Amino acid sequence: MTRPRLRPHLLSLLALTLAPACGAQTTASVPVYGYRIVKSYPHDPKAFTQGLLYDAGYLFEGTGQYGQSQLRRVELRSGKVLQKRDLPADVFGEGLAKVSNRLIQLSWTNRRGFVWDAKTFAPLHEFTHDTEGWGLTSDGRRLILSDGSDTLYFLDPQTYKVTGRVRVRDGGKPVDQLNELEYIDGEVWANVWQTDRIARIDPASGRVTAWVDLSGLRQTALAGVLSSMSFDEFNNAVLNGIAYDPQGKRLFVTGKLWPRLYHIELVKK
Ligand SMILES: [Ca+2]
Repeated sequence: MTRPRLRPHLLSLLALTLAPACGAQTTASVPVYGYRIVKSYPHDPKAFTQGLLYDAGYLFEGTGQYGQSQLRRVELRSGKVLQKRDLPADVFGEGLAKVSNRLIQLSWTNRRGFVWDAKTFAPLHEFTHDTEGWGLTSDGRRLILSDGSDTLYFLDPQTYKVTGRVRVRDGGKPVDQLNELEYIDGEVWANVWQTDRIARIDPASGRVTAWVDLSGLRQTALAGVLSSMSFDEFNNAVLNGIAYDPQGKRLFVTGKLWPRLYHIELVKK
């Protein structure tokens, strides 16, 4: 069966009307950063990216969708999948974090957490998370989980139990739809679902300390594949993936179904 394709004359209009940030309000007192693309890398355009991290020279990626969810080790330079593990077909994979030699992967409404050996991808054990699973990262002593609300949950990395939570506010206003996460230099960075924005959050108070505005990056990433995407694929293909290389101080971002992954630098607006 052929799926409806985007008609070419609608493409530019859609790119203009659907891509801008919606919902991530900012306050005047919080700085907003723009970005500069340092380098562009290939990314599997079939990867429904739900979790992304960088460790010891590799990207680790968790993908979603029922029947397609995987854990992957990815070569940065080529985007080639070097190692993979399928999740059960009835599981929708979500956020991914690494703690010592374990990779911890959430699932969406299944609420099953999967723990893998980071080297072999062998299953170590499973746990249950209390809320939906969206994003996951680690500050080195705790796991930090998002569930699409305005709350970040802190979990013990041994027991996977919730030990604390904080509500995210920008000038007193709730910031919800928090999705993929990355812990960077004492802050939690969260991309806000269906927007081009990343919130930089003080994990102690939940206060948004800055915004990163990635307007235009989605259009750049999808420019070459728009005509082959279905309408659903286009709507799903939003920013969702932040990874940080602390040694090289490199910041990587990508999105669901994006054929590119970008090393970016922040630029003061
Ligand atoms: Ca991440």
